Amino acid sequence: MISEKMQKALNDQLKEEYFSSYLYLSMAAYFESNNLNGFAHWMKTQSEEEKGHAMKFYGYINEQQARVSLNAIDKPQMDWVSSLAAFEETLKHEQKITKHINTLMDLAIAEKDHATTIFLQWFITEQVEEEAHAAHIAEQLKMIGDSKQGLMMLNSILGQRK
Ligand code: OFO
Repeated sequence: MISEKMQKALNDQLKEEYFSSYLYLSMAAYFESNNLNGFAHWMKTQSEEEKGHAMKFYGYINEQQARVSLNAIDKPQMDWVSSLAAFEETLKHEQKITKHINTLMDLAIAEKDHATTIFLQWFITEQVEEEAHAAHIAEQLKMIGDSKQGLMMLNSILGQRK
């Protein structure tokens, strides 16, 4: 059993996770249009991961005999000025998601909702990884600078993401 307030907050986060999936699919399309298929593959994999996150919220809300409510997903941006700009936005976006998850955790703690606290712990850990991955790739892109060869090398590495 969760509170009405918690039900709404969890449904809001379910939508945020779908927006993340949509945003990364949009970035994948941007990379495809620039013939950077490895970058596109990385983003498509990330987009699938975000759907998995959304479905964790879906499953948990149902398990708590609460009601899933699917809110409208905003249209994501379509273009970025560079590969670096896309990954800098990825990092910024993940930092925003981390804030959302922390706010959800604050609510669970305030409501003494132990089950939701435990459910959210996975997301707290996951966000550390999500931010680290985005920051790492953005840093690599900064090091590469204008080198086409460096970009193609990173493209091939990112194309191997499982
Ligand atoms: Fe769901 O972790 Fe990214 O947004």
